[in-house]
Amino acid sequence: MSIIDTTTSAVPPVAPPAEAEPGGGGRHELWPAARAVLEANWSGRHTVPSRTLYPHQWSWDAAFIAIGLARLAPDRAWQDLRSLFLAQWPDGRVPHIVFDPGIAERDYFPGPGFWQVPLRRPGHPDGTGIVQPPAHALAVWELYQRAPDAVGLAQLRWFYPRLVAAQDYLLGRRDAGGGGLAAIVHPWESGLDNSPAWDTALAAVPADLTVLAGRQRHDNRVAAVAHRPTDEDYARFVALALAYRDHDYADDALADRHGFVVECPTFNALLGAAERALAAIAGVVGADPARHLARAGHITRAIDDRLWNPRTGMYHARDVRTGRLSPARCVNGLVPLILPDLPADRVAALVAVLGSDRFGMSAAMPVPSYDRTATDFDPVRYWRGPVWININWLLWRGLRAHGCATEADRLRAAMIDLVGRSGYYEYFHPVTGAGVGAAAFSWTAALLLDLLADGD
Ligand code: 9WN
Repeated sequence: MSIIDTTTSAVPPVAPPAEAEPGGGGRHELWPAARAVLEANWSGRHTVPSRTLYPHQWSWDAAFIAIGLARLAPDRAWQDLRSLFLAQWPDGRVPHIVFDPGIAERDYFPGPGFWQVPLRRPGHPDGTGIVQPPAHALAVWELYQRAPDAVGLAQLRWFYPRLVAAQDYLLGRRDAGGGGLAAIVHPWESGLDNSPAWDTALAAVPADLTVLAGRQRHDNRVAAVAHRPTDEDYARFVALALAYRDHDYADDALADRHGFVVECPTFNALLGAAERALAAIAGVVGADPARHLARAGHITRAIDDRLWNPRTGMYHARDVRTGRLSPARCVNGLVPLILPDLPADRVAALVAVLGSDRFGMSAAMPVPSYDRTATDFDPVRYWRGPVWININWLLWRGLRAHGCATEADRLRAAMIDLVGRSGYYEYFHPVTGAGVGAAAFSWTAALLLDLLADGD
């Protein structure tokens, strides 16, 4: 199967988002503001996560944004996702950022000059050489289900081989542990960048601040220093990216030579969910769903065999280099709930942890990113405590998939209430609910649209 189809223009020009149909979520007061966020963040080719902090296109953001745009402007949703896949590498990897050539290097660090990715496909946009969680097949299937017409079918046909290539890359070259899961080679690949889930694995990476010399962080100029990763974290992030880059983004012998090789429960849960979505897509485009269903089953079993901790009753990140599970109880260990074939006892255990003091899912507040009772729980620092809407949206879907309707409804109401009180922020203080990070953040707006529309 070849993914070297350089078609870029099969999609008609895209109309701006319209009003929702009467009777849809559009009646809700939050709807127009969400639409305005997505409109303001549309670059003409894709939606940026935030005009100030993230002025390019991000990979898993694009999936969540498309799920929300599907409720407003399906053409734009398809175009947004296609623009990401135009930067797909010939080996199947989908870059974690696709760079907008109109944005100056100084407006995001690390930009294209840092990554120095060889121009892989002439005429196509440049991206990084690392990936993010594979949420795209899920988004493509959601989009098609919202409008299962001829346009949707043409889109499914365009995406199917590309999504398969992305999965083949992750399940092939990234199975560094040999156990049937994909390993990430950088915390940025997790999407939960400085989660405590990476602390033990990262401790082996020297925090050499000299790698930041001559390099200027952009995030700390537009966001509060106390909310962002520390310079020590950034030194490790930069060193790992340089090490991977300097091996020409190769994936051979990762566990022997690379400083960070980790199996993340959320990344792999999305990998499994992607195979399920691909099975559904295969059924429509005339391909074989069986292969995808078999892979989905293997992934669920591998997550359970390799990442389950019976003592904590949840999943944990596994350091492939040492074989050890991270001791931290992080929200990424609860997201496997999205897998419909998760064993019933595991579901019950995860729901119990979600309802416990550690994660305190309640009508008042969605789920934080880290154990509230941990001594290093930090309510404002990036992924070390705050509430994120994309993770809560996944948990909501997971609860529904397992028939936990009461908990799912409560979580949906808590998300809507939180955003209603505080606005479309990147993340939220898990005690006060105050907005933190970038305002006018795209996936918060997009997923709110999906939550609102779902309730009507
Ligand atoms: C690095 C864009 C991205 C999200 C990630 C989030 C953050 C970037 C950064 O922003 O990461 O990729 O600069 O901190 O952690 O989940 O995709 O919204």
